[in-house]
Amino acid sequence: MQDLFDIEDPADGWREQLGPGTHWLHGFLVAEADSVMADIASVVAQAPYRHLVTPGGKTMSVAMSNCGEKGWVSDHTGYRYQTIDPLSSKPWPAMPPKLRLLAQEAAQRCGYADFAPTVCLINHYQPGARMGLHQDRDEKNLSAPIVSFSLGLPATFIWGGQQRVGKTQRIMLRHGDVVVWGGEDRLRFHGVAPLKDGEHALTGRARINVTFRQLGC
Ligand code: MD3
Ligand code: FE
Repeated sequence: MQDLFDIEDPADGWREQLGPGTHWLHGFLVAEADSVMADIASVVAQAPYRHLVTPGGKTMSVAMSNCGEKGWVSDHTGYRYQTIDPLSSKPWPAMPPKLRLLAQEAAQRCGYADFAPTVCLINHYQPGARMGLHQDRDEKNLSAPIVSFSLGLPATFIWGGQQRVGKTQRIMLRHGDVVVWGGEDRLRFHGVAPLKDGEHALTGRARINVTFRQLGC
């Protein structure tokens, strides 16, 4: 029972270690949320949120956009990172420097001093939107962590093991939380339960999750 919610350093903005390579920085972004939202708005003005279709032909309930060198896309041919936004046929917007710096600061606090994110996926959840259990394995550099920002409505994050089947843990990710996922935990299965309806002052009836990744190659 001690494996979850071990507080390492209560003075350090509520940092909890969830697993061997995973750290949860509670409220890390709260003071920066307006600026983070402004950066997201500028990205989304150039590369609007869209609902991608899975290789299996299902439309995802989460709407997505990207910034940085490449963007994560899905269509009937598969999942991949690509330099061109298929909607605009132009490169993705650049990663806003302030966003990138915040992600690096969070990673550094969790022991990942060399984290240099090259891409950033922005997920937009409306009430009912969910993300099924999956692994993130489209990145070549699996030694780099993934840094995730949560904004707006809270969501139940589901954290599994190294296999699809087996026991899962549930944690509530709230506005301003940052989680750094790396090391042994990098390939754990995870997902997000259907978003509960609500209203948030900054995002309205929505949750936004931003993930920063270092593709490597
Ligand atoms: C755990 N996004 O974009 S972020 C995704 O809230 C994704 O939108 C979720 O899963 C969201 O791929 C969760 C947290 C996250 C990201 C990557 C992970 C958790 C992870 C990789 C390994 C283990
Ligand atoms: Fe994921």
